[in-house]
Amino acid sequence: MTTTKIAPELIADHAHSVSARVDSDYKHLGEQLARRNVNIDTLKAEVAKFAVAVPSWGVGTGGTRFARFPGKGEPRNVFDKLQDCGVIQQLVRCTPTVSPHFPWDKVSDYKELRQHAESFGLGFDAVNSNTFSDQKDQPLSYKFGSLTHADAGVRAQAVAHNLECIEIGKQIGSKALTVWIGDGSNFPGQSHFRRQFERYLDSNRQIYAALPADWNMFLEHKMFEPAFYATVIQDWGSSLLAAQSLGEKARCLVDLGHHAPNTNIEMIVARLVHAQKLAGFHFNDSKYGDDDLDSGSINPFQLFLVFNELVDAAQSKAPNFNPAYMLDQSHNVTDPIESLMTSAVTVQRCYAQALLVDRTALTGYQDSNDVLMAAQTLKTAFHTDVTPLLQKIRIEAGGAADPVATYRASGYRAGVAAVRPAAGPSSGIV
Ligand SMILES: [Mn+2]
Repeated sequence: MTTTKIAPELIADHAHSVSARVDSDYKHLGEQLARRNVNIDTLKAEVAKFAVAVPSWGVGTGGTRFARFPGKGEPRNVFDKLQDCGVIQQLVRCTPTVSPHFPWDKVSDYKELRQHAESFGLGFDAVNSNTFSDQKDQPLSYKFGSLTHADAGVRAQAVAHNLECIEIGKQIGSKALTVWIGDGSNFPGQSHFRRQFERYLDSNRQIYAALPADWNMFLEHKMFEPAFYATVIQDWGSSLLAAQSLGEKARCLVDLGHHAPNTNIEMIVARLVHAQKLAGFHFNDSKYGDDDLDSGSINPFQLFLVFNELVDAAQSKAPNFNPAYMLDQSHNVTDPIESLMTSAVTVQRCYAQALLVDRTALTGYQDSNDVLMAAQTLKTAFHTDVTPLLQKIRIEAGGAADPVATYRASGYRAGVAAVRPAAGPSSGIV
């Protein structure tokens, strides 16, 4: 049985109060799309299948390296986090899985954790390991690296942690391990580039060997931070080399914030699709670096162009194409639940808009070098306001027409603030 945290009557009342308007807008959009030979009901069925995972760490308030300003009613543990994720799913209906991070989300009974998630209608997505920070009582430090550390003992400890993550993942129904390491160097000469990369491969071979047959390993690259001179897996090239060297189950995960500003990420996506090595995404947005801002809040067109490549790959039946979608954001100044709901809907919106690209016309313009019309074909899809379509999908699934308004009307945050003690001010990234 699914436990509901927002009263279903409240959601239904809100949906009812706007249903006539939504129906009218949906009908009007349907007429517009029909003129473009798109059947809105067929489109609706396709978009309704879209899902994006929520990171367990995303429902807590984030911070910067300068400070963290805690919010009210922050989750105290993974059980609270799952409850917040349950609310997100209850209202948006496109976030049915949660991606946990260990050891942050460690518990003594994983059967209980799985049942707790199921009680909110949630399952688990990829498990994430953490060898980028030291834990209490950890024998060896990751200050100078983990999977690539010069010392074999530290590498063995980091490998063992990843193996433990796989074991936990098996118990909670995960099918993938995401590995991101902060290993790198802050000064020229600090590390030997080639030996460090070889140590990365050697450690990951041991982790890869422990993957169950139906699992994948997602390698996440990032240009810099915490290492400020060189990072071992700094770009998709290093990630692809590693994935190709490790084997079929190793793939490259694209976090939108892990590139230099102005990088053509959609083209990287196309290359990884070609190499049959695209693992999936960590969605967020950025202006300068790994800002972890809400998806589509800075550059929604880029997000659309990424989905344009994904829809093209799916429709042209690119081999071994099955990307995993997840949000990976840090919410420093907003209510994390509101940001995650808005972001999930934004990602879903870009998927719907990408489905609207007239690909036959686009191919014709590309092949005849009609540059302007090719660009306009993408813009026509991007400019289509699919809001009524998304509202209709949510209402039909029992979700909220307006997730943020319904969430605010429910008083959920005040309710959890009353039972979850306030966290004190703290410093640093969480
Ligand atoms: Mn990420």
